[in-house]
Amino acid sequence: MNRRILLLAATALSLGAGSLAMGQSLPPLEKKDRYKVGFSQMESNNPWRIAETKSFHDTAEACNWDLIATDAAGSAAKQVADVDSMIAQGIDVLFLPPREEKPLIPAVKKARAAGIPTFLVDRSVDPAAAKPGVDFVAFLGSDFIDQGRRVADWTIANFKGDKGVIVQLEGTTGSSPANDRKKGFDDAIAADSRFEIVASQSGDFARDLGRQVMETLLQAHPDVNVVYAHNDEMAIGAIQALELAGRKPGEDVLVVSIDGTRDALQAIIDGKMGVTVESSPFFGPLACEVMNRYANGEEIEHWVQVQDRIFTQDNAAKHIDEAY
Ligand code: GZL
Repeated sequence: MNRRILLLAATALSLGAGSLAMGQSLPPLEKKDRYKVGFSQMESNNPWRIAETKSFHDTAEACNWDLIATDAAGSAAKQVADVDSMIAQGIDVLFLPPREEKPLIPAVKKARAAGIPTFLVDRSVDPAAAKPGVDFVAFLGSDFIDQGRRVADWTIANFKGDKGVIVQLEGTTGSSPANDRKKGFDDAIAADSRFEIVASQSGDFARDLGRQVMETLLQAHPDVNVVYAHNDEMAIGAIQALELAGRKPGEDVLVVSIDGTRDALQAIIDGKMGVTVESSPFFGPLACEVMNRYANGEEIEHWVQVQDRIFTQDNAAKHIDEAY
């Protein structure tokens, strides 16, 4: 019987069999010298994902983690299986960026049932199906609705034309950033009657697919003069498509995005992109800090919110050296 089950059993026995401490609806995390930590990455197909995974590896030694990191290669089903495998290996704590809001619910529930405290990082799950403070400890991440809203507000303030014809490149279908970045932008841009979103299609957060989708949408909407991409990788792909079609990003079409990658900051410096709202991938140190607070018995806020900067012509050159 492993240590966690003993701990849970001891807790239950001390309070009467079959019950948990008042309000103890989460698995505890016993304070130890070293922790076996699971990090279930969804894919490694873009700089953001690679930077996030590196952040966890770079944090491991300083945080006394024996880190088990898996890569689901873009498959939610494989990510569920990867979590199963880490549970079987007896991890003490799980950090999970769920690729999509619904398919990863079983993984969250299995970890909870196995008495493993789970922290969702970077993306979250369907709140109707799993709750912070009950099924997982907390969500560590940005406010994606606010990110979309900030892009819209910047677009309204900086678009010079009388008529804004918008094409939207959505992130991974069913993911919390795609759902919320769409909601935040669509609701905010509606405040200005100059704008119309004529097409909105997923590019799966990927550069090449973003380019292909932009090529197709350009055929259907040659009058497009604003492109909103849910991440910089798709924005860079869209810029490639626009230039191949003889358009001049930054002159006759405004490209706006989210993340803050090095290529995006360079595109802003080059005048091809207008703005990118930051969505930091550097979750390792925050994960370490929150895990230690939890191991010390602190109550963790259900949403450990990451604050995001905004990058434009005014500050892109100043920050490009810290970008990924
Ligand atoms: C945001 C993260 C998103 C990034 C994309 O926290 O989930 O996934 O914005 C990445 O670049 O693919």
